[in-house]
Amino acid sequence: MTTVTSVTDLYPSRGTTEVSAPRKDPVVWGSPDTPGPIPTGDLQAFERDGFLSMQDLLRDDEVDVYRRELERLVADPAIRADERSIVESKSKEIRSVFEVHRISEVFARLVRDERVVGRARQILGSDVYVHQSRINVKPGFGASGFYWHSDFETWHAEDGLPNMRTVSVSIALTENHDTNGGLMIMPGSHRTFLGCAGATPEDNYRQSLQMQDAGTPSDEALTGMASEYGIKLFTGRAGSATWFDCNCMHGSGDNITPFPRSNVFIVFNSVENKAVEPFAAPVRRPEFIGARDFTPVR
Ligand SMILES: O=C(O)CCC(=O)C(=O)O
Ligand SMILES: [Fe+2]
Repeated sequence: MTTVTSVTDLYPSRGTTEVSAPRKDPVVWGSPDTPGPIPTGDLQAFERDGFLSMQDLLRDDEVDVYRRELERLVADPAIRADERSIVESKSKEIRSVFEVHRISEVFARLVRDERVVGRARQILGSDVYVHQSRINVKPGFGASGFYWHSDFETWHAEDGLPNMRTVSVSIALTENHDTNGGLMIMPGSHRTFLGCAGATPEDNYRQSLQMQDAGTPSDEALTGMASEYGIKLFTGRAGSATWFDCNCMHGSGDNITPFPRSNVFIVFNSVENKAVEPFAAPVRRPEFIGARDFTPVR
């Protein structure tokens, strides 16, 4: 006999109408005196705003190593042919490479770096595993942006993450100017869950990785949120980083400058929040997008 454990859907989405509901989970799961690299004041700011940015996560010599690795990956024909690479629809240049921590030992080391994983553990209050990793290359001269979304809405609906116990870090490997398609977040938006309207098509991920459709907030909702919370743009030197909660409303514009905006994104999920079946999609997404290997990062 098989036992099916059902997990309550705390955050309904992809129904007939868009619905807004208060967050039901903590933002910082560790106790205030859990030791870790984040000072208490910064942890409180993360809880309030949903993000934390730092100018100096990596030194210049470290940035060189990671940027060279990114350039090597993007230039490798085998990587380009790999299903984990997503190309820009117009220019056919590489837009994202998923699962970089498995493709590359150099990025695997970055994930294990205590300055990185230690902060994730501190926020999530447990051991963590990588739900997703990717480089978003955003080459100059027209790379397209990422439309407004909450990552959690997708990870819950399509990957089956039950609770908001997931955190991302975006590490700049080129300078993020105020002009080259930097990350924008609505501060405080992580405290409201916006369930999106519209059923999820079977192979939604193929389309959504180039341009998001299902899981997209309405103009009215975005107007309301932006008026209430404002919009913050993250800039910083190569080596700077932004930590952000899984339910932040965020996105980024196109990059029409000549200067690439290339960042590595690592998504840590708590081992106490392992993926179950999707809450609002007919099938699971591939594992290179939503991991099913829950081995903690050590
Ligand atoms: O690269 C960006 O600017 C945003 C990317 C993003 O939101 C995502 O990968 O989920
Ligand atoms: Fe995102």
